[in-house]
Amino acid sequence: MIGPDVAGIAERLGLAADTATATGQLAAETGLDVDAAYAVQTALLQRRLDRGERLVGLKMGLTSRAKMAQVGVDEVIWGRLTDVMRVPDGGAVDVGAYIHPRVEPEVAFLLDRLPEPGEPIGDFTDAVRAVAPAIELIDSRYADFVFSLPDVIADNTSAAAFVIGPWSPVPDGLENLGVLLEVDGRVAQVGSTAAILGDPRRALDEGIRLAGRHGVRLREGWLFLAGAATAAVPLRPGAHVRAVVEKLGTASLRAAS
Ligand code: OOG
Ligand code: MG
Repeated sequence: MIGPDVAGIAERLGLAADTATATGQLAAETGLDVDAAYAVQTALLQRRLDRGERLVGLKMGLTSRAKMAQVGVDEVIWGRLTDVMRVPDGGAVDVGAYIHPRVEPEVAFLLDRLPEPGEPIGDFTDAVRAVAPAIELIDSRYADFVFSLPDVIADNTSAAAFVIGPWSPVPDGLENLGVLLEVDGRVAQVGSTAAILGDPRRALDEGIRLAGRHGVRLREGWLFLAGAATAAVPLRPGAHVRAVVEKLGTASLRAAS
């Protein structure tokens, strides 16, 4: 049986991102399953590497109920981050470069040495050098931000840009820190890091396990986004966005009009 056209689907999604033009969902029409969807994601990453971008880490998606409910997909997923997606803390993004950008508050890890595949992580502080508040800017390439599980995986889990706030040493507990997302000084979302799989440290175990299934090993020095603690909110031109995580501090970005 001939499988889905992985290269063709990656090109369609890559062009949608490059031109900030939504495309229709494609998994049902092309017979894309989860494994083939990760193959599309790898082809999309290769497309970025071919134009000089560098892989700098991984992101988790749908690690909280709030996110699963918002998009109607209830499986944990993972995607790739490149250097070009990183926006300096306090920096500006051009909303016109995106289709329908949304922002969400996250916790980032800076990875240290990880165990060999199959070995347990052991102590979290051996695997993670530092933690930081973060903002992820997601921008589904699908019309109306509507997709199935294979669709969103193929679309690199809607990854578009991210901001990492100041790094701190790993605090004693990460599992119950208050999280706020503010837009123009007003609280837009309130949550807790407990929303992230009960404890954001679990997101790393899941990342190692799920990426490992597709032959991807996390590396020392990589960034890791544990997934949003709250639902995402639309990013409007001119908005000033802050994510505040108790004990960790603040990450911010501005949307240039
Ligand atoms: C999928 C990406 C989810 C998260 O943090 O849960 C994600 C989406 O919501 O479009 O990045
Ligand atoms: Mg996210």
